[in-house]
Amino acid sequence: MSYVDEIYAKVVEQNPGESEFHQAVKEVLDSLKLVIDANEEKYRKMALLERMVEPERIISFRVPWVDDNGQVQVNKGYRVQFNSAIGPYKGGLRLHPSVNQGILKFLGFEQVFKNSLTGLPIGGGKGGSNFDPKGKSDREVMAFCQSFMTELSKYIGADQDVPAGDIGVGAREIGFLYGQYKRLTGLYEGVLTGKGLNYGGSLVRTQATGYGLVYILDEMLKKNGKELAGKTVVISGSGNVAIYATEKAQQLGAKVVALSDSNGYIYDKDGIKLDVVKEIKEVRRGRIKEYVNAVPSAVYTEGKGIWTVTCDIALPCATQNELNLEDAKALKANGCFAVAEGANMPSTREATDFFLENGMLFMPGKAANAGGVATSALEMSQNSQRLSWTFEEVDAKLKDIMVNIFAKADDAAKRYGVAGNYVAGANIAGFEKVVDAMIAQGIV
Ligand code: NDP
Ligand code: 2IT
Repeated sequence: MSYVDEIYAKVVEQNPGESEFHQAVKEVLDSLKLVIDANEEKYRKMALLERMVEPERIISFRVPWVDDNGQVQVNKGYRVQFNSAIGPYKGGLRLHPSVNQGILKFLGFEQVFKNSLTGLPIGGGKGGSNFDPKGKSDREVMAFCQSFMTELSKYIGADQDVPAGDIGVGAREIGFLYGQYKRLTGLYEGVLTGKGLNYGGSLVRTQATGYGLVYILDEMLKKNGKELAGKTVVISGSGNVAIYATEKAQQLGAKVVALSDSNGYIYDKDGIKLDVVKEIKEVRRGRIKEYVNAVPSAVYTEGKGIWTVTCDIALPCATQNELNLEDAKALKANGCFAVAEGANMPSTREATDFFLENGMLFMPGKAANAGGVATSALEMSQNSQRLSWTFEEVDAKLKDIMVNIFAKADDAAKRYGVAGNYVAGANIAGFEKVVDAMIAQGIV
C-alpha cells in the first residue's frame, strides 16, 4: 500500500465516526499523492503524514450556564489546536448544535492549509460548542460566552492561539468573549480577531471572507478568459459570508438572484436587495423568508433546492456538504460554469469530482474563503503595532492576498501536471510551506 493510502486507512481506523474529518483528510491526501510519492522514503521515516493528521492538542471542556428561567444548561466546549508549524494556532469558533469533535477536527485540518496559503504566519486551529444561539436572549448568549471563555482563556493568547468567528459567532459573541478574557487575565491584547472597531478590530474584517471570495473568483474568471460583470450568481446561506459575497459581486456588476438559510431559499429575478437582507439578518436576526414581505415580487421556497436555480456562477456559503452530486448535475445542466466555495467543504467529494471532470471552474474553500482569516492576521498585525490601517489599505492587502492565493494554486497545479485543478493546486501549495517548516523544526 502507498504511504498516502496507509495513512488514510489509519485515520479512518483511529478516528471512528468522524466522517467529515475522514473526508477532509482524504481530499488532501489524494491531492498530495504526486508530492508524497516523490519523497516517500524521507516522509515515511519522519512520519510526516502521521504528524500532519494528528492535532497537536485537543482541549475539551464543560460549559455550564444559566438560562433566562434560572435553569442550568450544560454544553460541550472544544478547541482543536491542530498545527503550529508556521505560527500561532488561528481559526474560528463555531456555535451550532451540530458541532462535535470530528467536525472541529475537519475544520482545523482545513485551516492549516488555508492559513498557509495566505502567506501569513498563522498556524491552524478551530473550536466551538454545540450551543445553539438561535432563539437565545442577549443575556443567555453572554452567559454562555463568559462560561466558555472562562475555560478557554487558559489555553489561548496573542502569541499562542487566536480564535475568531465562524457559524453562530459574530460581533456580539466576540465582544462578550473578549470582555471576559480581559477580565480574567488583565490583558488587553489581540487574543481574538473580528473585534469591534473601537476596541482593536480591523476595518474590512466583517466583509473580508465574502469580499475575498469574490476577488479570487474574479481572478479565476479573468485568467480563464471570462468576466464576472453581467453574470447571474446564486449564493447559499445568508450569514456573514453570503451577505458580503453578495455585496462585492453586485459591486463588480454581477446579479445575485438567490440566497438561503437552513429553512429555505429566496429567488429574486430582479436581483437581491441587500439592504433588506441586512436588516433581516444583521439587525433583527430573522429568517430569510421574511424577504418576500418587503419584496413581494420575490419567491420563497421552503427546503433545499437552491442549486436548481439557473445561474452562471454558484457560491456555496452556508455549511459543509450542502451541495451534493445531484446538485452539481443540476447546476451544470442549467449552464453554471464556475463554483467557488465560501463555506468550508460545502461540496461533497462526489460533487467536487463532478465539477472537475466536467471542465467547470472550481475554487475550493481553503483557497476561496481564506480572505477572512487573512484579514484576521492583518488585525493581529495592527494590534501588535498598536495602529489601525484605513479601509482602503486593508482592502488592497486583502485583494493582493487573494490574487496571490490564486497564483499559488494555479502554479502548483501546473507544476504537478494537473493545470486548472485548483483543488490539487491549493492542497499542494498549502502543504509545501507547512511541511518545510515541520522538517526544519525537528521531531515535535
Ligand atoms: P453565519 O452564522 O453568519 O451564517 C451561516 C449561514 O449558513 C446562515 O444563513 C445559516 O442558516 C446557514 N447554515 C448554517 N448551518 C446550516 C446547515 N446545517 N444547513 C443549512 N444552512 C446552514 O456563518 P458564516 O457566514 O460566518 O459561515 C458560513 C460558512 O463560511 C461556514 O462554512 C464557515 O465555516 C465558513 N467560513 C466563515 C468565515 C468567516 O469569516 N465568518 C471564514 C471562512 C469560512 P441558519 O441561520 O438557518 O442556520
Ligand atoms: O474558517 C475560517 O477561516 C474562519 N472561520 C475564520 C477564522 C479566523 O481566524 O478569522
